[in-house]
Formats: sequence, structure tokens, C-alpha cells
Amino acid sequence: MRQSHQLPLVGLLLFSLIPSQLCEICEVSEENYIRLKPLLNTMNQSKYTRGTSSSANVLLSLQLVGIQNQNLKQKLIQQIKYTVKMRLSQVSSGELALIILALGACRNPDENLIYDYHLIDKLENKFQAEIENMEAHNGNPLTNYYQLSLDVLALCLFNGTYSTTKVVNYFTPENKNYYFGSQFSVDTGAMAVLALTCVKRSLINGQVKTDESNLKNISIYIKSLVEKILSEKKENGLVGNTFSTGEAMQALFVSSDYYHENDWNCQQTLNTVLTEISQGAFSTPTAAAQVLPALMGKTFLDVNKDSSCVSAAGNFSNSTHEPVTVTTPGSQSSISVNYSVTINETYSANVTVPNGSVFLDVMEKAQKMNDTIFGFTMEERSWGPYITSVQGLWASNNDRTYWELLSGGIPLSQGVGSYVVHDGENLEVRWSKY
Ligand code: CBY
Repeated sequence: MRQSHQLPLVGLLLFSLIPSQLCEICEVSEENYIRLKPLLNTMNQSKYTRGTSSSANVLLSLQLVGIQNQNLKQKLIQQIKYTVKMRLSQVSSGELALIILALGACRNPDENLIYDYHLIDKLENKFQAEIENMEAHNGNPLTNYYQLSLDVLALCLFNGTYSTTKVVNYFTPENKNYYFGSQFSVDTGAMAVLALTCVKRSLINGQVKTDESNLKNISIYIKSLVEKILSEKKENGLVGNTFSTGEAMQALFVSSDYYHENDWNCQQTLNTVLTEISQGAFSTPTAAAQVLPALMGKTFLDVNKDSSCVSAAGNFSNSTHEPVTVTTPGSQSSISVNYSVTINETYSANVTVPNGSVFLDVMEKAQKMNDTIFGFTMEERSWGPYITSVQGLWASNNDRTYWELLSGGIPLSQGVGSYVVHDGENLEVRWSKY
């Protein structure tokens, strides 16, 4: 073929490649649904005992993607009902926001619970308490900005009352609450983009009235947060880390007006997440629940769409009773690690645990060896156990202090309940500020 004939062909080839780069929402294709199976298995096999805070995360995720697993959904709704009836006062603002989103998703009958139990009013109160805490404690909320964003999102989607001016005042992209130390929190920024996008849309639709400058500022904030999120994009396509990528994808889906199509290769991100799934990265129900919607092209802003969220994925979870690979600690062999607690001084011990143990097993073993030095407390959060105190020294949101987990001096990206330790590793819990 002569050169002049090849040219149009090359042009055609290039043209046919472009659409995959252009995607605003890219999602897993039907023939690849099977690759999502490990996520559903994780959600299915979890126990969801009373008061489990992962229930709302999982229910919301299943509703959004239109999975018809009635058994699991009923179990989760029972859980949530129990929480609403028995311990609503102990539930944090963001947790309540998630409950509202989960119950209200996609015109389902359980939506009534929101109104029967006045959950929107209660969320308004919890949001107000967050703001009051910020005013009293140097700008630090009771929880964090990830939860404040969930609050605004739920109030916005379910016609609750909130002040647009307050949102504009508190959500400036320079606010310290988007950062842990000097590190921008992609999870937090992504949730804020979803919340601000909802607020922006209600202002544009005229559902909520405000002055022009608020709308303008919200657009400026979204743009700046999207830039920060994109600057955390890694070479392999993950945004932030494995666990923030799903939420970052949701934020980028709804904000495609604010970045150039070449700034983000959605397909690459999607493929890397699928690889991570196959390597067992999303092993807790919350991790699985948070990544799933984005993979199916859904965002939290789809929650109050008038449709009932039925999708092609509808039944693909019905055969989840296949054997699953549970990582059992290999043989009975033992490993030993170096474990330290650092406040100003460092207290260390050599700890021997069975192969396959998690960080928490090491802490428990050390505590048995010396309760004064290695004694600790924890509480159950949606991601698993969270260390609240060591040696009687308590983490505090008002002071922005916490017990940081590290291995070889590098912060871990998993909690004590899921991080599997290795022989010879140097593990540390360090008294830190964020
Ligand atoms: N959710 C929340 O309120 C949590 C919001 C969140 C931004 C969250 C990550 C993101 C998410 N998608 O849920 C968050 N973490 C926060 C706010 C915090 C702070 C908690 C205190 C506060 N002000 O609310 C704080 C102290 C900075 C923090 N996370 C600490 C830690 C460490 C916990 C150590 C301990 N004491 O037990 C740890 C382990 C980091 C470390 N090296 O010490 C940590 N977080 C991790 C790893 C994570 C990720 C969990 C991933 C996993 N597979 O287990 C996380 C998803 C998450 C939960 N934290 Co914080 C971030 C990530 O890696 N992408 C709403 C509620 C209703 O559920």
C-alpha cells in the first residue's frame, strides 16, 4: 500500500481510539461483572452484628448499583432499624447521613423510616453540633470533614435545611480539615466535591435561593478540590490510594466540566482497581462497599433519582454461595516482629505471633506481656477496630491527635484489624497530630 493510502487508515485507527479516552463515566462492562464478585462475597459474608457501622455503607452501595440480594438487604435494614431505635444518640453525624442515604436510595419502601423517625431533623441537629464544636475548638469538628460532607450531601439530597452561606464559609479548599498533616485527604476532598456539586445543582435549579456570590464560590471550590484530587493521581491510575480511588472516581464523574479530558484516564484507573480486586485488596465490607458504585458508573448523587435503581447487574449476586478463598493462617508456624509504642520515648518489644496474624494480634500479645506499657483500648468503626488509647493516652478530635500506625517508619494504609504482619517487620504505634 502506498503511503497516501495508509494515511486515512491511520486517521481512522486513531479516531477509533479516542472515545475510550473521552469517557466521563467509565464503568465495568457486563462481561466483566464476574470480576466484581469478590466485592459481593465480602459484603455477603460479613456478620453485621448489632450496631455495626458498616451496614449503612453496604446497603447504600447495593441499592445504588441495583443488586437484588433481598436476604442481605433485609439483614442490613434490620441492623439499621435497631441502630435508629436504640442508639441514635451515639451515632455520629456522618453515620446518620449514610443511614439516610441508604434508606432513601432509589424509591424503596424503607424510605418511610426516614420520616417516621424524623431522621432529617436529627441530622440537622448533629450537623449543627459539628459547627458549634468548630466554633468552640479552633475549627475542629466533632468528627471530620468527610462526615461533614456526608451531612451536607444528605441534607441537600433530602431537602433538609442548611445554610448555603455556612457551607461556603466552612468548605473553602484551604481549610485544614481537608488535610492530615501536610497530606491532602483524597477521600475527604472527593466527598466534599459530591456535596458541593449537590448544593450547586439545587442553587441552579432554583430549589434553594441564595445570592450569586455563593454559587460562584462553590464553583471555584469544586474546581480547586478537583485539581487537588487529580494531583494525587498515581502512575498506575489510582487516585490517593487503593481505598480512596472509588470515591475519587465518583467525584471526577460529577465534575467533568472542571478538568480537561486528558487530565484523567478513567479506563486506566478502572483497570487498576479491577486488578486490586483480584488481589484481594478490598477485604472489609466497607472497603468493598465504597468502591463498588463507581465501578458501575454510579455516584452518591444518583441516590434521589426517581428511578428504582434496577440494573443489568440485578441478579448477578444470587449465586454467591460458591467457595471463597479465606486467607487462613498458613501452617502453625510463628513469626516474630518488633513492636514499639512511641510517645516521646520509644518502648519496644519482640513479639511472636502465628503466621498470618494482623497488627491487632501483635498489640494484644504485647499487652499480655506488659499491660502498663502496651495496654490499649479500641472501638469498632466502619473500617474495623480503631485504636483510641495506648498507655492511657487518648486520641482527641478536638486536639487533632491520634495513634498512627507505621511499618518500618512508613504509615500504613490499613487499620489494625486488616493489616497482615510479616516476619521481622518493625511495627509502631506513634502518638501523632494530623
Ligand atoms: N468515615 C470517617 O469518619 C473516616 C473518614 C476518613 C477520611 C476515612 C479514612 C476515609 C473513608 N473513606 O472513610 C478518615 N480515615 C479519617 C477522618 C481519619 C481520622 C479519624 C479521626 C477523626 N477526626 O475523625 C484520623 C485520625 C486522621 C485517621 N483517619 C486515622 C487513621 C489511622 C487509624 C489508626 C488507629 N488509631 O487505629 C490509619 C490506620 C492510618 C495510619 N497509618 O495510622 C487510617 N486512618 C487509615 C488507614 C484509613 C483508611 C482505611 C483503609 C483500610 N483499608 O482500612 C481510610 C479509608 C480511612 C478510614 N483511614 Co483514617 C483512608 C484511606 O486510606 N483511603 C465516616 C464514617 C461514617 O464511617
